Amino acid sequence: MGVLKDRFKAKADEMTTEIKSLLKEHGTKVIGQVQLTQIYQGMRGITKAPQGNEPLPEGLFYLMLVGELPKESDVTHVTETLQRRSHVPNHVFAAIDALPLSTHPMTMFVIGVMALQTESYFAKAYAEGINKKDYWLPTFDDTILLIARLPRIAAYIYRRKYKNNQHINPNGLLDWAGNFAHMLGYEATSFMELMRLYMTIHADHEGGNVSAHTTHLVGSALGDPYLSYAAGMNGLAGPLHGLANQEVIKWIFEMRDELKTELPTNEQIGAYVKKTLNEGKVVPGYGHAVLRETDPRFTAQMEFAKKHIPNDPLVKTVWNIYETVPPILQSLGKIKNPWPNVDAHSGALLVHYGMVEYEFYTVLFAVSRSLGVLASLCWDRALGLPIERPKSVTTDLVKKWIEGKDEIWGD
Ligand code: AMX
Repeated sequence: MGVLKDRFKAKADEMTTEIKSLLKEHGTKVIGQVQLTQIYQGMRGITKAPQGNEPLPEGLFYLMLVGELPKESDVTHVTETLQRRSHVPNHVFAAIDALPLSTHPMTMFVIGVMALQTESYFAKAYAEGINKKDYWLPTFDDTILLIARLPRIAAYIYRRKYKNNQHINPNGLLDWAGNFAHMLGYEATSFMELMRLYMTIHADHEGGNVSAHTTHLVGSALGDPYLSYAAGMNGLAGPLHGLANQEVIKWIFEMRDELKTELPTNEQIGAYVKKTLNEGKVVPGYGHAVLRETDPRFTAQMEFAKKHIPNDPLVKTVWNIYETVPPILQSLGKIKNPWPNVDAHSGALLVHYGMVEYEFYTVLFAVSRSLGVLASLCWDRALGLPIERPKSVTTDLVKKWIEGKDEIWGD
């Protein structure tokens, strides 16, 4: 773990100095104005940040920790670091086994992560009275261990729920995503390539999405990485966020069943979309809180499909939906982003390779997202970020403020 840890520490020290001087010089600079509508619309738009063949997610993890593109040897170092720490204690499997088989895989997953919290270095170090300047160290160690162990927990859930409890031991020679594919029971090189791409593109987006923000929020109270990540993944399990990947495939399967065809025409898709909207439901896989164009992660998956499986009927349906949905959503006049997001494409690729159990898809997303949210948590601790506490007011207070009778935004 040494090299990655040393480079992270050096980068964090550099960043701490930079932020201190930034705050000293510009600490009172006003960033923007907050309007009442933003408060009632989920706090969006308040600050804007500038913005084999498949990549190894370990490289992305290195980049997120160290801030520099890794050399091949750096990626190998991360892979080996994770391989050596992937052992999961038995009580975690026992906790999962205690749940009925009908339990949603995301519930099993979060319970597995919580059972693993017994291993937290941060929780132990805090209980023993660690100095706050050292918080980052056990956070970093927890992060590495947790990321190393998540594929094993996820694969265990998959094999328990869908493959008669027939488990597959890790292959210590494979990279993090390749080994995950192997433990899930998919040995084809193409599926391993898909997992590498999948684990890379679902890892991080920006800090404001529900799973990243929740992990940060819970971590801000000095919850250890297990508590913080599990909280974030409960957020990911919501249908407007990560669960959308299962919702997309479920919606397509229901459409095919209703229309009694494997390849619906664009006209049929259009009519089904309008029916969905008329029933007061969202079209899953479309729209985004911050993106205003086709999600590049959708495009990356489309490119993968064009290369490997261009004639798959489900993939073709995803592309036909892409042609059909945006103009319909645009015509409603209220949807800010009519374009597909990451979840619109992922399920079709998984189904092609035989992973048809769509309730499991969000667990794949969760394993990948650990890279982004936990790298961020390391940064939170290294920079000594404070507890998060937005001001909370009642509508009565807002009304008084409008009438000029109350100063609610004071402190
Ligand atoms: N289908 C139907 N209606 C939609 C819609 C969609 N795909 N996307 C947005 N809308 C509706 C909203 O529900 C809202 O309706 P309302 O005014 O009646 O409440 C209106 O359009 C305006 O919404 P918005 O400002 O464009 O979007 P948002 O920031 O409030 O929500 C999101 C963003 C992603 C939750 C929304 O687009 C949505 O529900 N999409 C479908 C679910 C989905 O694919 N989620 C996955 C997102 C990616 C991810 O996190 N993994």
